[in-house]
Amino acid sequence: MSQRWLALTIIGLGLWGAGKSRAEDGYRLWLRYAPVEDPALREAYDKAFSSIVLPGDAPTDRAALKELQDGLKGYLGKPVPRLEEAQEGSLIVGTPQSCPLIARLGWEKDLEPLGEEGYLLRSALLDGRHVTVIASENSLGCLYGVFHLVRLLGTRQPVAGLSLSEKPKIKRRILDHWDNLDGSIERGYAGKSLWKWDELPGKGDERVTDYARACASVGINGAVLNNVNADPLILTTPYLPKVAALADAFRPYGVRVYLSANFGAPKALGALATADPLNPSVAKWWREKVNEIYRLIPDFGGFLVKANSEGQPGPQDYGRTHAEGANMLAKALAPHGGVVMWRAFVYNDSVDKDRIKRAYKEFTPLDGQFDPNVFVQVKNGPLDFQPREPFSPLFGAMPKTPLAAEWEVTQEYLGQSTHLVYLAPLWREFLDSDTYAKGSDSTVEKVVTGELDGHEDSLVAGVANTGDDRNWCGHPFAQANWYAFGRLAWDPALSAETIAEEWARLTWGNNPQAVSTIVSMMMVSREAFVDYTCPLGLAGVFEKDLHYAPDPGMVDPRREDWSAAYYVRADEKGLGFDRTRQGSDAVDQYHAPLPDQFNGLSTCPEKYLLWFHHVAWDDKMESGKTLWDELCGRYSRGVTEADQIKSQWESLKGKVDDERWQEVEAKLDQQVKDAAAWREKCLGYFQKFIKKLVFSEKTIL
Ligand code: GCW
Repeated sequence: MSQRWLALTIIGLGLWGAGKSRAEDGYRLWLRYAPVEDPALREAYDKAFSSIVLPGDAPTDRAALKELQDGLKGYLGKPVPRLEEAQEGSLIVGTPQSCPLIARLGWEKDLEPLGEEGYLLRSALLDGRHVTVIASENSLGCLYGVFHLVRLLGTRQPVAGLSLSEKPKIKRRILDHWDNLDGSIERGYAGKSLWKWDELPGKGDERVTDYARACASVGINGAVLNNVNADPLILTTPYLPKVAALADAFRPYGVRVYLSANFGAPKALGALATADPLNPSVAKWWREKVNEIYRLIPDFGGFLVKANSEGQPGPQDYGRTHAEGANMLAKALAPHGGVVMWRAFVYNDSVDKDRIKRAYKEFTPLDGQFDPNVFVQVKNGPLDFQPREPFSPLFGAMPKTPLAAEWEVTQEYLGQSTHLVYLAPLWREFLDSDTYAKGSDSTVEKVVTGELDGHEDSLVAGVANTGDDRNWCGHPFAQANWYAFGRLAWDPALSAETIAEEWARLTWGNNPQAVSTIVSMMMVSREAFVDYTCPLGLAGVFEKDLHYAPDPGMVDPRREDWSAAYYVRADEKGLGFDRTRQGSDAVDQYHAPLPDQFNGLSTCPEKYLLWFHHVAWDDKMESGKTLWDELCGRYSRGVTEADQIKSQWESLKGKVDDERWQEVEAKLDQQVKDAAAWREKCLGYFQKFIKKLVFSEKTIL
């Protein structure tokens, strides 16, 4: 070895030893367990957690133990021993059944209301010794408590005098994977599917375990494995053992498996001549299929169904209703405790001329007709995961039916894995919206948690953004959306900013400048994206099929309501879709006072203006500017914001690891270029409709 190489190797090894050159390829997500920088804090943690007492030995207990051991070793730089008896500084984890020390504390009354997933995380004095206790009624609650504790340490919080009690506010917190059996992912931007169907069952896959672990760390407790555009083959005997193998791998982490079911399966698989839900042989076929699934997967969660939507088969093919279809499946699942998630993403053009009104018109008359184990699963907005939409009026309009909220974690319409867009503010806006279903303060959040209408079961689903890319999500910042989905599903009252800060600390380190810069970049990113693609309530502006860039003049020959021009409605007079009482009257699908508010040009919130109104080019906006000038200003603001996000990132060079810094920098470079190009494309298109142009923004075109 030459002298130079020797020197470099020594330096390299030295850095490795100091933990600095550890590859930061994003694989470890927010579970990096990086050494505590501050010696005083490290000492405090060291004292507080000198040993682990975790007597349980179920697979979930072992997962919790491993997480604690890995976490503490990472933070403290040395292994923490597992003991049988508590000492000063022990961390005691378990249920009153698995752990006699916890039984002695007599906390049963406090634990009971927290249920199987809830936990207490408390500092306590036991026989004169200071200890920390994570207690739950169930191992899964303990695992969630462990993830809470490692999150506290990862964000460098004090750990003296802990007195926390947690339980999820939503029961089912599910990732919907739009993964196809050939390994491709519909709307996936991070590689191929994590499920390697050819290799399953049999070969254990560390990646699959790490997926479940990451899900559990943010409280996600279910996964629909396959695309809602479902291949019926998933329900066949060659595939079900593969599904069972994944369920086995997920189980220690409390992630239950669900499947998307093709409603036409009995027919498509050649078993029967029909899939009519009222035909007894069809019901029998599903019952037997469900029994077969539960023999292999006793804790199977249930079916997600996209029926009579975008060409998928459904009960309407046989003159039956959505409720008749859903209930037939629900009856097969009920004896096993399974549920049906019946999607309301339907837009049959014979129902109404305005696409966004159709789901409401089809589903509200069915309220009260669904079996108790059916959720109607509704996208947050009435159109389709746009950068901004008002909430779907179905929330608050079906009080007798538990409504599941569906969010898109994958950024189909929000820059995919190229643009940095943090989605928690979008979901927060949705949850905070008031439906006025039972007077004011009938928020969407209360509808979804079940609180408003007294539903026991509740569900939020996120269309996953994971794939087999090394960093899981394509863009290092897209990981934040997976993280935020889980955190908000667990506690839909959390603020977007709190979640951003947690994620930033855990993912990028605790350098204060880095943390505050990253949080501020994230918090502005969604509004910036709205500005440079579809400000003032524009929607549906995206290019055909790909949905990456806006193309507001796009006309899709296949369907009018797949055309951007159908939504944007630019003409010589102005811009926007008239959904007032003079127009499609979509405003009246909401509860008072929203219809009047949305209907009035001056009372409609500006962020939804062009969603509800066709506005004249020279109408005055809140700023006093004309619509045209306001639009120019908004698009330009978006470009400036994208640019600022990039400059902020550049100020962090050397403050975060170089490997991921470079990767983000390259993506931001593209984002800034796209933002400018998109402003030109959109304004250029609108401009064609305006006869007399007065430019007050010099930067434009
Ligand atoms: O947003 C649209 C997507 C489709 C998707 C569909 C749906 C799975 O472009 O790719 O299909 O929504 O939600 O069913």
